[in-house]
Amino acid sequence: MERRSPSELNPSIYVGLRLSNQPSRDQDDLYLNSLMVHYQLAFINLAADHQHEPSMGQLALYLLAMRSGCKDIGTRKGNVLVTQLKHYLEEEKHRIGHEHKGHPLTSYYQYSLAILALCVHDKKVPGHVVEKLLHAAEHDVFLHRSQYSVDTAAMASLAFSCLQASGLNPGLEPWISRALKHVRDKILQEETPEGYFGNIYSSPLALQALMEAPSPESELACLRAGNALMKGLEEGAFQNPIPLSQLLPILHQRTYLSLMQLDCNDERGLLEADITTIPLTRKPQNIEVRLRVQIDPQFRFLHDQQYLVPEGATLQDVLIKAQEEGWFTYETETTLSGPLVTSVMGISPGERQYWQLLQAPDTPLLQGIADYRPQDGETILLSLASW
Ligand code: B12
Repeated sequence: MERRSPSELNPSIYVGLRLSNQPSRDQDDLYLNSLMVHYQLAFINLAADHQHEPSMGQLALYLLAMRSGCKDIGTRKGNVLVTQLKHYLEEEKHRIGHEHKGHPLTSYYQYSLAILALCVHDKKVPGHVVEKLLHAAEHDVFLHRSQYSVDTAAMASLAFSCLQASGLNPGLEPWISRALKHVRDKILQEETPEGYFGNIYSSPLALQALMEAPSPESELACLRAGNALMKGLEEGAFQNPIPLSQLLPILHQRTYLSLMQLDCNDERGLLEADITTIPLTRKPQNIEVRLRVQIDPQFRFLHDQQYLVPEGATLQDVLIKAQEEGWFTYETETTLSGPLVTSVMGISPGERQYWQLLQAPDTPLLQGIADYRPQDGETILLSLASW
């Protein structure tokens, strides 16, 4: 197997692949070893280079990857990472505050992911840290722009299911059961006419959550979501590795909690990933895409221009073209999901703000700039928004 560059090292993909038995453990030991070198170096360099410090969620994903690869974290280095993750959680807990009025610096999604990762490794999280998530779950704090975040609810639900199964916080058991039921009802309420929970990309995690907290009411809804996801998969909607890595376990009737009972002696040899490519049967035509930038709906657009790009171009291609032609500038940051737009026309979002991608006038895109392919005549709006 080839050696991979750090930017290709994605713990979420490793976890997804391991939960679908592909590739086998020894076959892909090199990938896990590269991940370990990358993350351990990042932590050793932590003090020197805060800019590239892995986030709480990335560390949590890395610990899930270690578990998927049957790596022992009871070592000295492993213990340092566990302590670091617990420390991140404590910091976030303080940000949320006694009255639950604040917000985590990262998100409740990453807060849940961190609790889940520690729990899967059978590491106890202090009750007061869990309580913050229980409170947030019951008070429907999992919102992004006043829209309920099914992804966040699903991740919290998985964390609660793990805590319940592990018995790590027995004193919180009745509260955990209550919150689990509440979150399950909320996810079910978010079912769309197509059968998704929230949207297509939140449905894989939602299904994982519902599989671990089953109820008679959710059975049919899960079947509908499963069918809708299979359709989406066939139609090529899963271009981005993150949602795909969250879907892979589902396709094998597994969830992140399956890592709790992982059989580390099982070395099955495995299926090759089936990568389908779309053949180009004709010369691509050019299409016109309009790009608008706004920081406040009351003001005029900061930028408003049409661009000619080849049919099938991504939104990123449009932005590159716009930047080349002048007046328009943008910057991105590499994340596990791909390039995240972090600045437009030199403007960086403030705290809990982001550059939202919309199909004009007001339909948020369900994909990022590297995956979304605008249609001819479409107008894309980059809008500075709060979340
Ligand atoms: C929290 C969150 C956000 C927050 C992130 C800020 C923060 N401080 O956490 C905000 C509100 C800014 C956000 C924005 C967007 N998001 Co978002 N987000 C998430 C969520 C719930 C968790 C991400 C996370 O913490 N992952 C774990 C950590 C460890 O991984 P990470 O790589 O370090 O995390 C960073 C990136 O994920 C990045 N990020 C967040 N969303 C997106 C989306 C894209 C396309 C990219 C490239 C990066 C990115 O922010 C994280 C924190 O720094 C995921 C849900 C999921 N199922 O993954 C959706 C999710 C990744 N987002 C999604 C989308 C569509 C978007 C937007 C494109 C929406 C829009 N129309 O504008 C924008 C990004 C626009 C841009 N500027 O490029 C989709 C992506 C689907 C896909 N096909 O890939 C998801 C899966 C939600 C969904 N079900 O639709 N998001």
